[in-house]
Amino acid sequence: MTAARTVHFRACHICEALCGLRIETEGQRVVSIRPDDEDPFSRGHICPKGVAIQDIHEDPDRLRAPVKRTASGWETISWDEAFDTVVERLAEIRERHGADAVASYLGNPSAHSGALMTHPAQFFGLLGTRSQYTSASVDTLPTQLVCHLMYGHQFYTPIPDIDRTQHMVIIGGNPMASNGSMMTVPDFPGRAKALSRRGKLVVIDPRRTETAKIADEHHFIRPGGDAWLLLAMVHVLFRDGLVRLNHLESRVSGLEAVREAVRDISPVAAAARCRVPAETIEKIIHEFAASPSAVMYGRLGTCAQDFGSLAQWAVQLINLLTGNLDREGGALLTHPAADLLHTERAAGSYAKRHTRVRGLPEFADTLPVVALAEEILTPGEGQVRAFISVASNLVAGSPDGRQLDRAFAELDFMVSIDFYINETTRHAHIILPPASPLERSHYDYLFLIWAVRNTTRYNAPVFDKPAEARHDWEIFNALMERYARRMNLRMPRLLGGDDLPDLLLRNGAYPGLSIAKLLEHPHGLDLGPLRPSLGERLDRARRKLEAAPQALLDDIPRLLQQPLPEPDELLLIGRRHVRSNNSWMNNYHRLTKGKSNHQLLMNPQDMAARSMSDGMLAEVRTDIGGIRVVVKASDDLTPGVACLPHGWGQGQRDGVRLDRANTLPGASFNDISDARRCDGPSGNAVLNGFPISVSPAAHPAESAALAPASAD
Ligand SMILES: Nc1nc2c(c(=O)[nH]1)N[C@H]1C(S)=C(S)[C@@H](COP(=O)(O)OP(=O)(O)OC[C@H]3O[C@@H](n4cnc5c(=O)[nH]c(N)nc54)[C@H](O)[C@@H]3O)O[C@H]1N2
Ligand SMILES: Nc1nc2c(c(=O)[nH]1)N[C@H]1C(S)=C(S)[C@@H](COP(=O)(O)OP(=O)(O)OC[C@H]3O[C@@H](n4cnc5c(=O)[nH]c(N)nc54)[C@H](O)[C@@H]3O)O[C@H]1N2
Ligand code: SF4
Ligand SMILES: [Mo]
Repeated sequence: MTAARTVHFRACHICEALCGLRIETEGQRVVSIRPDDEDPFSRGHICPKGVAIQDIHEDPDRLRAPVKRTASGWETISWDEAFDTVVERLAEIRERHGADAVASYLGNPSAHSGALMTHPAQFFGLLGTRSQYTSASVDTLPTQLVCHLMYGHQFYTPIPDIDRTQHMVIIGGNPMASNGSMMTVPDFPGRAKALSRRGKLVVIDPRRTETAKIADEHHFIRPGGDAWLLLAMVHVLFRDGLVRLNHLESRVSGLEAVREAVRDISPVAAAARCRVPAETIEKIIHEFAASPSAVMYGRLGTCAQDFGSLAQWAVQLINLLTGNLDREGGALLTHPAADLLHTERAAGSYAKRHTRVRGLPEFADTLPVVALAEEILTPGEGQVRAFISVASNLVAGSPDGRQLDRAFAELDFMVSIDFYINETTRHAHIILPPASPLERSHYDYLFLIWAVRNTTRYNAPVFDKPAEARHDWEIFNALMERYARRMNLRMPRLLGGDDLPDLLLRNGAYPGLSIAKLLEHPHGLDLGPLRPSLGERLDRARRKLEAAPQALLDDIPRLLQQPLPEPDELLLIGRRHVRSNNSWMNNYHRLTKGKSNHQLLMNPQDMAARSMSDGMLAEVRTDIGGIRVVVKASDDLTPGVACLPHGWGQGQRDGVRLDRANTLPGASFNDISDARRCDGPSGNAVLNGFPISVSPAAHPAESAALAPASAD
């Protein structure tokens, strides 16, 4: 007898687009995953990763029970033993070395799981540690800092009104591959096409990306040149009398300081640094200012670089000064149904304290991850001795992976909450694996506040979890309960996985909503287009919009002192591919078969100058080390720029238990990115725009034999 087939609807939790999936199951088996055509937000769009959720669910390498590392290998243990050991080790280290000796890191999938947005923070609070790190510091930190300083809230991050704008400039983002970020925009291709028909899409990127190719206009920029380019545009707005503040006029302070700060950043001065001709800079900003509505959107390429905060500041300024902030067709804040993040408590804080070794500033009670390895490796009061990694793979995802490898090996204790043994979790003493994502319910707090429309959606689990499995939230509750007992602390209030979203929905701005109500709308509920509100929010907070935060002004001299480009420089940038997601999608056959995408792309001229040709193995070096990767010629890059994806090279490290990923070619980008380099104001990692040297790794004939076989 075969089990009945059931159809489930669910938002995809892999990337920020939140596409609607239609998942057909039979008993405990996934039969198919297809787009949900009835999802009003994603309108039938998905990508191959949505379908690969089946592979995560079925992957034999996915841990289903806690494991302990022993001299003879990994040993499966009971949950009781696992929890007791973790709590005892953390308690001992805390008692001996103080609370800050226990550090934690929350990785990217935390943002895609309601429970991981709440429960880990509660646990770290109970531990009393201030050594908290998150993947925001390899990613969004500059934007959050700038919004905190300008608007008073780290999550007042204005979202492009892509469906109504007449003109959009995308700088340092590639939504055709990433499907959008800090802009939840399912079906970006469809929305971009509609925008092109209505107006104009302009892309500024060092590579002619997939997004550049569908845009109306693409301009190459020298990596790291964004702050110069964008602040020169601000200069033009003042110089040519184009500043229009509209309804924000009476609410802005610091305008004169901005004008003063950009006085010397003329298009001509900027052109020498960003390699965009002065006339092009003038043209882009004049068109932008003249459009009936326009929005500037800067993403990872403008954040994870030397001047991330200044570039993000300029993005906000351009929207503000052209009257496009907080207006339809410009950049607006959302009105989320379950408002966890727009609260006063989540507003953020800055530089209340600094890291012990390098003095990098705190932001929103977290520290920049570029400081983590040195905090573990440098002896002295406050040295980190224990580490809790949650849904993260720092060795692959953070600068100087080899240093992190060394640091993790030195720890007295490490626990990972993760379902894979990867480059990072292989250092753990204990791994606590949560249940499969399809076995948990799903509510997005974060990406619904970054969405291009107000929408809400709750989905029940597709499968019941096996009796012995634990959800992420159950793992954290068990740890909190035992830790509170062990340390004689007041027992924290332990919430179920759905308690908080339900409470927030019931008390939110949309009467009648609750989880029960949302269950009647499995395709999600559209709550309307974005609408202006920043003005009112500022008034309510009795504050002005600070156009010229001191911490950003203080970074201008560093920008002005930036040396002019070396004529023969070769700068490295990153790249995402639609079949990847950071480091953790390489174990699935359907995403890694066919044409491979791990190569270093270089302009043919740069390759010829180094006597290199397609398919050769190259040695790529920076001050901190080298990696060997296959090179591939690309006309999509200008001479002087090379491009490599991150998240590869599982097979180059011992002990990684990812059977398929281990067989794939490629090396880890972050073995050559330097943790000593960071954005000034925020301490965000620099993952783009640093110099490399590239040379043949071997004699050409030998190289062909050495190059790992790639599928294309
Ligand atoms: N060179 C370079 N480096 C980069 C970037 C770049 O552009 N260039 N991008 C950076 C960015 S933007 C980011 S966000 C980071 C991401 O980097 P990280 O956050 O460090 O890691 P990921 O590669 O996303 O790995 C996610 C881990 O979470 C686990 N996981 C998945 N789902 C769950 C779950 O539901 N619960 C739990 N407990 N675990 C789960 C997976 O098994 C995997 O081990 O990488 C950064 N690194
Ligand atoms: N398929 C896929 N989708 C993903 C992910 C993934 O790994 N794979 N990761 C998810 C995550 S965690 C994030 S944060 C988002 C990121 O979302 P995006 O920001 O859209 O992602 P990227 O593709 O890294 O785009 C960065 C762009 O910046 C360009 N760039 C590099 N350096 C510079 C520079 O100095 N100046 C300018 N102007 N541009 C520069 C790069 O060429 C690239 O096109 O994607 C998410 N979606
Ligand atoms: S675009 Fe993102 S949300 Fe949509 S199916 Fe792909 S991974 Fe999932
Ligand atoms: Mo990210």
